[in-house]
Amino acid sequence: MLGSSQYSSRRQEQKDKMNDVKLAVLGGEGTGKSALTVRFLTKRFIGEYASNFESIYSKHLYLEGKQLNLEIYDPCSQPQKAKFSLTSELHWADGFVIVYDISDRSSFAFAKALIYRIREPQTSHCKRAVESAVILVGNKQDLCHIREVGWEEGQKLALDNRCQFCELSAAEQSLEVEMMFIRIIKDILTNFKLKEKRRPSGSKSMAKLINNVFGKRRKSV
Ligand SMILES: Nc1nc2c(ncn2[C@@H]2O[C@H](COP(=O)(O)OP(=O)(O)OP(=O)(O)O)[C@@H](O)[C@H]2O)c(=O)[nH]1
Ligand SMILES: [Mg+2]
Repeated sequence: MLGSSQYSSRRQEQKDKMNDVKLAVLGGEGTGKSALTVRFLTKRFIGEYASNFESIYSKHLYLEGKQLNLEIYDPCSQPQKAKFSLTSELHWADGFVIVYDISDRSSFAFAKALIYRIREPQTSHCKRAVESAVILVGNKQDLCHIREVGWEEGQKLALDNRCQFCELSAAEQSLEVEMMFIRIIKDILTNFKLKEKRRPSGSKSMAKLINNVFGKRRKSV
């Protein structure tokens, strides 16, 4: 059984965890994962991005009255990697930005497979009491004259799989990219709160009991 000090340090640990937000940006090769990430972090679009190494970027963010430690995982293209055995990413991340290129149908198929993988029952229940937050992003909207994937298709895939959806252009839209990241981060924070609520009520009442007993004793000393 936990002592009151152990209990409160565990509560603190949990609170700290709630301020750590881990986001993975996944999608087919060349869809603009790095461009979106760099746009969000620096507000710039530099055109060419190294794709031979994976990166985890950190950013401090103040949102909904909280100081957040955001980590963004931007993978490198690894065609040899078993396409959907993303086990470590799936366990690591609290939320996902799934990117496809609206001018490349095969990237949409790839995004669909990723979403199915994330929503597989054994994936979504192994670590979580609540489904992961996911936003599907149709990037390169500036190339809509050579569009291969309709807006409605993206919207439907997202709706059918309980994901958010937007189309945008990392090349031309800084504010939209920022809003997209904020949207998914807010969803993750909502999930954290839900998880907190769904902790077994038995442990909550036990914690209350411990606090009452130890709290009262401390007062009387
Ligand atoms: N027209 C247009 N090009 C874009 C956009 N976003 C990215 N690109 C271009 O698409 C190419 C690939 O972008 P990256 O950001 O490297 O894509 P990635 O998904 O990180 O690629 P890998 O890491 O190789 O898988 C680059 O030439 C970018 O300049 C966009 O919104 N519009
Ligand atoms: Mg990249």
